Amino acid sequence: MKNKFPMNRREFLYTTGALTAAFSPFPRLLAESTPSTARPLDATTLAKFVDTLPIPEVLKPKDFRPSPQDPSVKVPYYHVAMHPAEAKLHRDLKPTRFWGFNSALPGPTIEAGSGQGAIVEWANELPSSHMFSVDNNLEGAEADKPSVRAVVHLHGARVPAESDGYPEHWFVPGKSSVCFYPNNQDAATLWYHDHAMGINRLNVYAGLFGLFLIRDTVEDGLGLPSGKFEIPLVLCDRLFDQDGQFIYPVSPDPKKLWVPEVFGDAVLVNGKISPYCEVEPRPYRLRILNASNGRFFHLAFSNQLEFQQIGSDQGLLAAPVTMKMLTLAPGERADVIVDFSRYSGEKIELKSDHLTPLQFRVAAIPYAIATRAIPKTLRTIVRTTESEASKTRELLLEETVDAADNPTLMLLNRTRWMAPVTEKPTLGSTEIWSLVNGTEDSHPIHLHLVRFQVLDRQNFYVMNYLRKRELKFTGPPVPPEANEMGWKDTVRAEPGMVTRIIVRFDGYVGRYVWHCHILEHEDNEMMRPFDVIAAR
Ligand SMILES: [Cu+2]
Repeated sequence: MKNKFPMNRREFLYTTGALTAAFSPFPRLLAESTPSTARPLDATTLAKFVDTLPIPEVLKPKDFRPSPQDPSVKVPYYHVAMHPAEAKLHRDLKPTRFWGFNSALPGPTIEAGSGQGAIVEWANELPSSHMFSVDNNLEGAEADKPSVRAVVHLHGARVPAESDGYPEHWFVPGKSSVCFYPNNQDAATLWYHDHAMGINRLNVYAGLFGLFLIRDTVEDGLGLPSGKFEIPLVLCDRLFDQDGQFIYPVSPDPKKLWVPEVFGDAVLVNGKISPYCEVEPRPYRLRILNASNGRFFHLAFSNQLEFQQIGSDQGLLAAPVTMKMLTLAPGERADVIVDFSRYSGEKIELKSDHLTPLQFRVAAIPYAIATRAIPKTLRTIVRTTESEASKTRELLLEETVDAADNPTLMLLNRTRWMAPVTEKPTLGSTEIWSLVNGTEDSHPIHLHLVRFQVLDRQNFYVMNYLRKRELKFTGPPVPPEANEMGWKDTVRAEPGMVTRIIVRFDGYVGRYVWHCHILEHEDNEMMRPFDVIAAR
């Protein structure tokens, strides 16, 4: 499995130039529809490692208010506004206009203790017209809808449905939404981002995302690097014009602006293009999030430095996993320990394929800094057994194409968003979801509300399945990689494979969604509601 699918299919096609006219990154920018000033910038020509890595501010509560769960308990209340702003994202670029939570890119980090609830009021203070072109053909983004709408989802959180940020529960500028996050879950790296129906890809690309960290006593007891030795790395790729502004590409067809994926040639880390980070020769904890719309990162150090992954989407792994390369699909997170002890005075790049998102500059200190060793075991993770599942669902991932082989629609189970709900797990029940990927792309599939475990992946005879809906496997089941053996909320469903996950529907009854986290796919029907129903 390792490196078998190093990049998304169309990303590969862009890179090799095999896709030109139809889906080149800038087709319409070169045509009549965009201002002549919006000439694309070749971001690979920008000087690398000239800005220091910023660290997002940790948000302070505005107030303490009675918990909706138990009014005798007061919980922190945060007020976060989505606001247009501009910032210099690189030394040699003019300030870039973006939309940020509290005018920051990424937004401020919110921290909470496990079991300690928090109230966040998300205010929409965006302007009335969108910074990118809205495709009115997409479900939920029709011309009769306001072009600027937003709703916030806390990715990875187990929350009541009314606070989950259902895509249709968007609100317009001047309005706000109060969400309650119980945080009754293990320590984990969560993130909040916009989830508005039909324009999610545009809102997130504009900058609407930030980190939300849950901490607990298990994690505290491990003596992991903390304070300034714990560094969040929020990665996303973007395209720029020569004026330093974001470009969100559109298709050459002025009636259908949607493009199937977007890949930028600049990688922002915590809001700077390829910055550098000064570190000491000692271990660091890096909390990495892939906040890109479509790019998969394959992170490795330039000197082949080994690192240890200690956590995935939903928190700590059972034990550290030693790695040289980390794949992160959009929406996935990794908690990593990297030890710079032996690299005093060196410069080490963090690379991803042909990109160089970040450089670490290790201070020249000719002696070792005494630190605590990373424990050999981190957290007890009980593997869910298949016999616990009361139901198995076979769910097809499919894309439809036009005569020229351009994708037109991305579907889950051949069902559009508006069709009646078909997935209705019972609260507290366990199910196996077999994600049957009949496409040529890897799709990171995310389920709201729940955490799950990956059972296995297995190659199947795709044409046979698409024609007859009959599963014929063409290879043995492949177990998940070592760093996928913990709790996940986003799984890479690899092309031509059935990826099986086992899920216990704990938490709350109500309506949630599951979807592909390639945001272009999600916005074009690769998202479905599911209902958690009460046990009889
Ligand atoms: Cu997808």
